[in-house]
Amino acid sequence: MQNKYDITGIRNLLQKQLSENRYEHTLGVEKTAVSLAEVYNVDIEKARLAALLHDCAKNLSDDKKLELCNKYNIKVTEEEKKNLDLIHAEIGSVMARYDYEISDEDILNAITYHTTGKPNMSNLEKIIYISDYIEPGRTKAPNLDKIRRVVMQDLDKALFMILSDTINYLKTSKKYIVPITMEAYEYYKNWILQER
Ligand code: DGI
Ligand code: FE
Ligand code: FE
Repeated sequence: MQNKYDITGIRNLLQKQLSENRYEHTLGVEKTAVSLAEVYNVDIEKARLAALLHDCAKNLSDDKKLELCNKYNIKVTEEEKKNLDLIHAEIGSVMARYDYEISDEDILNAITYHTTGKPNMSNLEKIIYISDYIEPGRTKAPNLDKIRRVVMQDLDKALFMILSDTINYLKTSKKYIVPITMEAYEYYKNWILQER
C-alpha cells in the first residue's frame, strides 16, 4: 500500500491532533489490533492504519465537526446533532480518505463503523471494533477480562459480548440508540444462536 504518510508520520500528526489520553488510547488500539490481526490472518498494516486513524476526528470542536459534515455531505440526524460525538467515526473515515489519502474501503469502513458496529462485519471491521473496547488502557467496562480471554478463541463471540454489554449500558443509562447499533446486536445475536 502506498500512502501519503508513513506510519511514523501518521503517529506524529495524531499526537498533535489528539489529547494525550486519546493518543495513548490510539496506540493501545494499534497494539491490540495488530495482535488480533496476527491471530486471525488479517493484513497487519491495514489493521495498524485503521486502528491509528479510528479516532482521528475525536477531538475536533463541534463547529469543525459540523463544517466537515457540510463539506463532505455527511447527513446528521436530529439525535446526532444533540450528541456530535456519535459522528466522530464517520468524520474520521472521511478525514482518513481525504487528509491521509487512504483508499482501501475495508480500512475506511472499519473506521466508519468502529463506534456502532454493523451487521455482517469484515474481520478487519470486527478487529477494530473489538480493539477499541479492550485495548489495555480500558478499565471500566464490565467483563473485560472475560472478553480479552474469549477474543483469542472466538472473534464473533467477543464481538457479541461487547455489542450486548453496550446495548445494556445504553438501555440502562437511557441513551439514544443508533439504529445500526441495534441492527448489529440483533444480527450477531441470531448469528451466535443459529449458526453454531
Ligand atoms: O471513541 P471511543 O471513546 O474510543 O469509543 P467509541 O467510538 O466506541 O465510542 C464509545 C461510546 O459510544 C460508548 O460510550 C458507547 C457509545 N455508543 C455506541 N453506540 C451508541 C453509543 N452511544 C449512543 N448514544 N448510541 C449508540 O447507539
Ligand atoms: Fe471512537
Ligand atoms: Fe477509540
